[in-house]
Amino acid sequence: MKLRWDIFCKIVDNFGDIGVCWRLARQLRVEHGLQIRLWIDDLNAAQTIITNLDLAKNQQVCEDISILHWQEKADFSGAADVVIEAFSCGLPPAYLAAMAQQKSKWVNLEYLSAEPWVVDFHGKPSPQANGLTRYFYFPGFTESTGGLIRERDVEIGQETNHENTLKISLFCYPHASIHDLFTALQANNHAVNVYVPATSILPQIADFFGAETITAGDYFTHDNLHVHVLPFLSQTDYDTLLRDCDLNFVRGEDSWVRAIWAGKPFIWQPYLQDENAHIKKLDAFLELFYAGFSENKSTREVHQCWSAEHMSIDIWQSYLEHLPALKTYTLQQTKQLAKQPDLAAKLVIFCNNI
Ligand code: TRH
Repeated sequence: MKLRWDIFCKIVDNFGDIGVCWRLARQLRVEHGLQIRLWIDDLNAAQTIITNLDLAKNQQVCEDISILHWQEKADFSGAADVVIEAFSCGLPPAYLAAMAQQKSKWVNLEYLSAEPWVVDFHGKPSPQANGLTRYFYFPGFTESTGGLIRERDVEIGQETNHENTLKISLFCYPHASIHDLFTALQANNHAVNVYVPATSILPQIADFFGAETITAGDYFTHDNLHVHVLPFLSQTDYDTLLRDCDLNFVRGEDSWVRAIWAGKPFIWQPYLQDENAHIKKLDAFLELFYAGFSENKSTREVHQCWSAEHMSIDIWQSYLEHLPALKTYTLQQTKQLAKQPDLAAKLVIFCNNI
């Protein structure tokens, strides 16, 4: 009999919560043959990622995964064998009661971080009042963490040759200094093509070019800068775009991981957190990922600038000078990370053992 797994996803903000849960659900279904139900609190928001979702249905099957609308009146009576609570989203009391009956295994999937403390907390149990144990599962970059989401068929490091033009994808939070970046890019000594999937940054782009409206399909140019506005892509098409670019600006969690698997240089913008917690996250990642890159000063500076909402032209130019070396280094790091077991495979083993 197939093991039944339930994943609970609360969409707090943007696309990362559902982006991660959807990738994980699909991989557990396809590669591990598990019977998956994905509970989602906001179907409307989820539709951006699961495009064929029918908003009128509280229960439906997409790609062999049962999608259930997580709402107060839902039927929580049948708990699964394994329950994944994504990002401490909290579980409904009625479902917790059913889990206690079923003696379900309960894992809280945490956010990805390269901070060293993650290793000490990964896999730790937390006994609960209802007799169940909730386990903390931390994704991460080292063998002693829960790993990174990576499908079996992920294509790593496709060679691209864009002859004298630089191809960039841009996905970032609206507070990033797109104006500074574009100012630097337009003064580049050869053409730069920037591909921008439509998200909340479009007003900044329109503003830079003095356009009154902006929509997918639009093209803007100034000096050596060429900006192509794309529709918001499917996850598969987005992954393809990342592989096809020379440099990717990514953010949050899931696009960050995909940029790593694309094997191309990338600039990551962490999700803004209180008390500058995101800067600690950024520094920890830079420390870990670029430790073996001797010219890492400009890489650090460019990341710090991008997260600090200001991009100086000098720092940008110095970063670009190191891009060829960074290309080789990033691919090497990607291949190294891809030797580790992936998150889904490790999670399945972890759940078998608890
Ligand atoms: O959207 P994000 O900022 O998501 C999150 C959330 O904000 C979350 O609350 C926060 O805690 C977390 O970041 C750290 O960035 P992320 O994680 O990269 O998710 C974006 C998803 O959207 C990812 O699955 C890739 C996908 N995507 C597409 O499918 N098509 C596109 O065109 C683009 C630009 C992204």
